[in-house]
Amino acid sequence: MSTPASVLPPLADVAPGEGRRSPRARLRSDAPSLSLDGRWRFRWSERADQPTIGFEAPDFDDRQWDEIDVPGLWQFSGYGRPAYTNVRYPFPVEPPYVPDENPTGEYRVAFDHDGSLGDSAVVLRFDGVDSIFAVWLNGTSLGWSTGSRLTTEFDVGPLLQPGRNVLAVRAHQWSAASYLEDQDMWWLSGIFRSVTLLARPVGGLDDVFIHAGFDHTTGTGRLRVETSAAATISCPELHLSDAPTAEAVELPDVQAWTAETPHRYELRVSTAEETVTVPVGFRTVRTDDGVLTVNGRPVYLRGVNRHEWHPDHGRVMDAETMLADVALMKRHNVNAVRTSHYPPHPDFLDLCDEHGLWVILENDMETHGFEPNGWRRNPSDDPQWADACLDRMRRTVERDKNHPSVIMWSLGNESGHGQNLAAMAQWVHGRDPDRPVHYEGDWDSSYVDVYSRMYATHEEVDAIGRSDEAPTVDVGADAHRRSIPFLQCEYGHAMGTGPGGLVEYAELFEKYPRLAGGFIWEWIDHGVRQHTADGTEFFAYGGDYGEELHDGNFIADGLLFPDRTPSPGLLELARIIAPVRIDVTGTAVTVRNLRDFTDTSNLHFEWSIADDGAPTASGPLSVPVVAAGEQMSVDLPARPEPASGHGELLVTVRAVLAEGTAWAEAGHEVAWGQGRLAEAEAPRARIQSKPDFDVDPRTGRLTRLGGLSLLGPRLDVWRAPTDNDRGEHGPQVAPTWYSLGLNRMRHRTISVDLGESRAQVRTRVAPAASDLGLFATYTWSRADGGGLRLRLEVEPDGDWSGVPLPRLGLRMELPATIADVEWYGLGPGESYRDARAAAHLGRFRKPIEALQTPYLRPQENGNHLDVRWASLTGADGGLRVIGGPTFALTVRRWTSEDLAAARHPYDLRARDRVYVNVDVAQTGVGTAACGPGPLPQHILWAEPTTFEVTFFPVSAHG
Ligand code: IPT
Repeated sequence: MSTPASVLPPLADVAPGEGRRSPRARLRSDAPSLSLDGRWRFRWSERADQPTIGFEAPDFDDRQWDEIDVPGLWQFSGYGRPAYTNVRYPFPVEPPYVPDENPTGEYRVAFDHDGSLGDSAVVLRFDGVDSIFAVWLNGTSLGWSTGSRLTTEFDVGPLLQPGRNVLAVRAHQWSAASYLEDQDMWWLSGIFRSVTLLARPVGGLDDVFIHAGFDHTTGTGRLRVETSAAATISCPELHLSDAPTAEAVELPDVQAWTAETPHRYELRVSTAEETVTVPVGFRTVRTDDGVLTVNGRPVYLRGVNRHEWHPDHGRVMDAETMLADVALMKRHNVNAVRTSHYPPHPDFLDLCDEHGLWVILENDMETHGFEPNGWRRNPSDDPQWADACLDRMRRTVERDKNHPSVIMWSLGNESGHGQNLAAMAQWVHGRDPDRPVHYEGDWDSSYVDVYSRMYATHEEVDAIGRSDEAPTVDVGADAHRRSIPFLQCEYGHAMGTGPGGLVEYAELFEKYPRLAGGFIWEWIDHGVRQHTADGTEFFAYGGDYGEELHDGNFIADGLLFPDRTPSPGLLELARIIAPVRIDVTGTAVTVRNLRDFTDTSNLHFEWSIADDGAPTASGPLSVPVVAAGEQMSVDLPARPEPASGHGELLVTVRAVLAEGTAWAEAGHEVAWGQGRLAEAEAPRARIQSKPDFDVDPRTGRLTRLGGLSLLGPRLDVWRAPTDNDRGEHGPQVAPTWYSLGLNRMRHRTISVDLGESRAQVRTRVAPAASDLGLFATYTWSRADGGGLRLRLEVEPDGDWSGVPLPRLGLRMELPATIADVEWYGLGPGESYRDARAAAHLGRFRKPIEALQTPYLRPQENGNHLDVRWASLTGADGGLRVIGGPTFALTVRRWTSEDLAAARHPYDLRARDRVYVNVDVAQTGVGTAACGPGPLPQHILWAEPTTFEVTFFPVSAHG
């Protein structure tokens, strides 16, 4: 489609815009400003070719138009629908053209200018409009722009009048620029960030660029302030008073800025006409000798990739949400953010400066959809697009260049490679030599300062740590790449259950100086809050809006659920990246300080002892201050002798914040460690009584135990595949499981031998059409205290190599009256063999409902490892299971098959049973939704296995 010349903006123009001001820093100024946020008039159309109405006529009567919130995304106000694709463009790939079906929003707002902006020049600023837009003030065109997550400013010149003014904006969902904005997220449109008028005093400060380095050998700060007009700087804390900006100043004894010590100095930069206040952090970032350092010390980036997301507003951010993100990150030991894949709301970076987070600030650019087309005509390597690419990079750097938290610039994401990216890197190096340049898409790393990869396996990261990675073709590029630090800009894909394998990544990051850490993909699920007809809340994902092309729940791969409830994955990460590691061996406690800069003086330590999970003693633990990178061992203080006949005695040592901070209260747990003090002394004496039970003589299955009717345990190998088992962008096991039929195993009873003191049932369990199977032999005998002991022996039949078992264990069915589960084992949250760091051994009690993790697409969840015993109880009595010595436990009101079939949590309906799995093990979860599967040591293979567990009835009255 060619856009009629009279219609603005031009949809097939590769230029980034027209009529815009040069990009500059976002500055806190004493010059007046006027927010235009609020209710605007709005008219929406499915197509781009309707004529504009009234933009050239300020008096046009728009009262027939709708109203809409600015900032806002029109799909969240009932116009059009969200659509989700990851890599693929949702339109034909024929750059620079886009389809006629091109949702278009026309906005008008009338506002009063009462003279508060003075009579100086005025600038109109848009902080973000998705995707292309044109602007008219009082009927005159100001220009147009692209770059959805980038600031655009227009001079309003003499157009602004005293009294009533009318601003009109026409925005389209699709334009040539959409080819540069193929980020993995919902396609959403509109004026989604603030609109402001800013007075620009003549002789004021249009731009300021603060360079604030730190010499760690002397403690001296070096301050150089570039300004667009001659100015002076003042900062009482730095003893600066009206100093000229012309020359750099050396400042002895400054406090450096780091993510651990986010000290900022309020610097006032003034001309006669304007003063801007810039919080300054002194720090020096280097990549010398292949190690990323800040202020002379190597840093370990314990990072997350953050998209902006709110379940009710999409990418419209508010102050509370941004602060919640920062506080949640800090509380979970995250110290770094990659702003994937665009500059965030500008205020987010102020919060990172203030509270301390390292930031990789990423440009708003991704052309991933060219990859499925062989990267043909990729804008990254096409000279036609050079301006558009560079424009984006400039606007990214210029807006955010004064933030101490920003330690690296990123050219964008998944845009292939080519000359335009190289030119962008070159421009950044010239404009800001003090920050390294990052870009993952070019594995040769020829124009960047850090080697970056996504989803590399442990093995490959290990090789890179040793600088033993496979060479690149070009010898020069190879030498350069080997000389620079490495980071994983994405790893640990947090989709559904998991991710597994994070501990092993952390071990590598900690081991090799070249590895600067990594960023989990990703921070939050982008689920949209919706309700079913009966009012049940759920979070929509791709396909829920009837999109003809979509990528399903790949949009739900965050450490937070959409409502910002931490998922088990975030708790797992928090434990693994905790800045302090506590090892408890007997009574010896070792505290290792893994921070890069600060000692442990902000922490209190506490110890406690539990007997079979019941607390018996606790107290403070005095640990001398441990310097960054150091460790210290102390002994537990004197404590009461354990009672004779005690159970398993465990020591837990916790490190908590001594004082409250802006992001957590005093007492907030930062790290913990646990160790065993003593094994259980002797089994509890139990009253001898005969077990009371019924067995189905044909199948040998238990049908009653005490007062509880049940369908007794039998072999189970199935779990509802996780997103990682499905492995959309990694090794897939679920298809193998389904084709073999592990979801439809049949049980054949070979023999039932019911003796007086011992019963034995032999079976073969196998799927239709296959000759593979598992012999399962159940041997029952009496246990002390009126219990029934079950010994399960499993013998694989046939060649099972290459088929990891989802799980191996026992499934049984109990009456629906069972309501609560108490257990002594790992908790309180779920645990899997390669994702168990967050769980500690303890005694926990939860209703069955609280044992379920509400992943947006239902899948295996809620497993508890290392369970010593569990009681499942309800109004009509229950069952106690004692491991020999341990088992894994899952309890739900639906089956694994129900879980596998459900698309949303609301599809899961409680059945008239409770389904219990008492398992030997499951295979690990890994992170194969995008990345490697479980490591070999976490894979469950079919092998001869023996497993013991004892069941006791629990009477209705305990
Ligand atoms: C990679 C992308 O960079 C990221 O935006 C996201 O899509 C993530 O992975 C998957 O959720 S692309 C991937 C297909 C390698």
